[in-house]
Parts: sequence; structure tokens; C-alpha cells
Amino acid sequence: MNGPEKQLLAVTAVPLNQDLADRYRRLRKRSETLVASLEAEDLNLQSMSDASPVKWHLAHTSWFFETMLLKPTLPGYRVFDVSYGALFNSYYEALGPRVPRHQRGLLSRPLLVDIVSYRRHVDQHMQQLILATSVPATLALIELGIAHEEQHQELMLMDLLHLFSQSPLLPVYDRDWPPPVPGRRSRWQRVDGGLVRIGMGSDGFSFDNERPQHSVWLAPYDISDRLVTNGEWMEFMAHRGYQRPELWLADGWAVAQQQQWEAPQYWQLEHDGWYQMGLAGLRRVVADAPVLHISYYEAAAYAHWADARLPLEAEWEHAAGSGLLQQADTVAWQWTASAHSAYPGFRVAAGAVGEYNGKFMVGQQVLRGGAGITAPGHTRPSYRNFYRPEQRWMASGVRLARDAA
Ligand code: AVJ
Ligand code: FE
Repeated sequence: MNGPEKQLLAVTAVPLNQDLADRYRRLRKRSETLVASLEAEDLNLQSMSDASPVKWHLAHTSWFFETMLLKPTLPGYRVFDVSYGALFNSYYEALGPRVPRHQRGLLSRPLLVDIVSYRRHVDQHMQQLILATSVPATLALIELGIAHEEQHQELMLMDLLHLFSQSPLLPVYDRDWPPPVPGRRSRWQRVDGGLVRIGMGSDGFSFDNERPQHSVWLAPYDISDRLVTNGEWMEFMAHRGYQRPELWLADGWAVAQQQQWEAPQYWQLEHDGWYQMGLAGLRRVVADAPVLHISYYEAAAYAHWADARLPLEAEWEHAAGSGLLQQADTVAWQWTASAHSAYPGFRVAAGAVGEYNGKFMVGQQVLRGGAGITAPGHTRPSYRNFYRPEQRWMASGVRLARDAA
């Protein structure tokens, strides 16, 4: 053999999907590395109903691969344990009954060692499946499973921080966890707007809620090239921002009163100033760093006070795509004024996987960007994160916009 024939052989000698198999392995390893310094006691607790035990996240991400991929597509696959279906199903009605979310912290069994065996079992069979398949729908589901576990890597860190913040000991997850990077001085960026394309248009992976790509009309606007800082937030507090109902949405004011908000989540006033609980433990608030752990309600009140508004998600995406936003996706998720709703032409996929995002298209606001705790490479300009307006245990911050004068 020589020439093109030999080359072809050399190419096909590399097993099909070896890159994907390696990405899968690195993903699964990263989840375990993130929790390697924790003990079983840390991994079992659930500090509130919006959060889950870290152990549950480690199992649920495996359950997702097993349920969405191995059971339906790997011939002869036998589930690791039939009882795990109900224990680690998060919210898929199509897949039957499950442990209510607020009771996930009661699952002292299965033990952590069992969950580790579960992960090994799923990993072995996923390697087989990945290396054998060339079915586009299966490959797409593998990509979804990877992106799903990346989302849960961030959720594990959020939930762990919430858990640690509830302990009088304020445990340190990682004393070297990188502190937020201060931005430079704020500048308004003028954007002409007009008819712009929004959403994921290319073949690459995206979640279903980023599609289809479509046109949106934008009036001219200004958008800040950086995020609101802790120092600015302290000014808002000094101007009695948390005590002035006229700045707040009615629902937001009700929550702020009921939960007695007077600062961002995890802030604590000591004799010499404000401190903030983070993955590196309790640290002094850094004035120049972006404010974190802000609810939509607080973000909207702040924007009102600052004589500005939150950007529409299309304004954010268009500006990010035009390279106008510094640190767009590495510091904090940024609230937008847009509700998490279906793009024109969106159709929920058939089957359980259709429940992934579509059924959460009411009562939640879109956040754009990405955060320091987000898995590297996880987001893109079209990425739509979403949370309820009162939630603030995420790494959520604020970027301002305003109508062009
Ligand atoms: C998009 C972060 C709100 O936490 O439920 C995890 C991510 N989706 N498993 C969530 C998700 C399915 C989702 N958020
Ligand atoms: Fe999930």
C-alpha cells in the first residue's frame, strides 16, 4: 500500500471518537478532583431545598448518563442498581417517581463508596459506548451529558459554599481559591443596535434553549463594559438602598423584608467592616471586585437607584459578540431583564430529555456570561442560564445598561 490508501489506514487506526472518550474521562475526573479534599460528612448534607448534597450530584450526573444513554443505546447494559432510578432522578416526570428534592439530604445510604462504584460502572460502559457509536443522536446526547455534568460541577461548589456558610466554623474549601479579579474603570459602550441575530446558529453543541437563531430588533443602547463592584454596592447600601421600597419591585420588596436582606448573601459586618464568606473562607470584601450573590430583585433595585436598567439578554449577547464586554464570562453571571422563555420556533424535544430546559420557561430570569466557579469552556455568547428572581446562592452579579440618550 502506498499514497492515499496508506494515509486512510493511518487515520482510521485511531479509534472512532477517541477525542470524545478523552473529554468524557477528563470531565468525570474533574468532578472527583473538585471534591477530593472533602470528607463524607461534608458530602452528605443538604443546607436548603434549592441545594443538594455533593454526594447526590456525583450520583445524579452518573444517573443521567445511565438513563439517557446506557439503558436505551448500549446493547445488553444492566443498570448498576434498580433503586437508583428513583433516588437520583432530579425532575424528569417521564421517568417516574423520585425522592422529593428537599429530602435529598436524608440519603445517608447509598454510601459514598457505593456512589464511587456507581461512577466506575457507568464510566466503563460509557467508554464502550463512546468508542463504538457513530449515531449522531447518540453523540449529541453524550455532549449533553458532558455539559450537564459541567453544570453540576458548578452547582456542587454553590451548594457546598451555602452549606459551609451555615456553619459557625465557616470552613474553608480551598484557601487558595482564586479571589475575584478587580475590573478597571467603568465605561459605557454605545451600541447602535438595529436588526441583530441572536441564538446558536452553528452546528456546535448548545442547549436547546439557545435555539433557534433568530432576528431581534434592538433600539440604540449603552451597556457597561464591566460589572458593578462591591464598592459601588456599599454606596447603594449607604444610600439606604435596602430600606427604600420605591426602588424595589413589589415582589422583591416583600422577599427583602421577609428575609431581612440588608447586604448581598454571605456578607457579614464585623467591627472593622464587611466580610464575605467564600470558598476560600471568610475574607474582607474587596471594593474593586465585582459584587457577587445578588438576587434579580436586588439587581433591579440597584439599577433603579443608579438611574439605569438591566440589559435585555439580546443586548448582552450582541455586545458580547461584538467584543465590547471585558471579562464577559469569567467573573459572575449577569442578570438580564429578560424572562427565560422560548425563542420563536422553539420546540420541546420528544421524550424525557425534552424536560431539560423547556418546562422551566416561566417565572425565571436569564443570566448571561459565566462565573469563576463555572467549568472552563462551558459557556458561549448564546448561553442562557436561568434562576428564580429571589435566588442568590449562585455566583450572580450585575451589569448595567441604559437607553441611548
Ligand atoms: C440552568 C443551572 C438552572 O440547576 O437546574 C442541571 C442546570 N439542568 N441539571 C439547574 C441543570 C439539569 C439548571 N440551571
Ligand atoms: Fe441535572
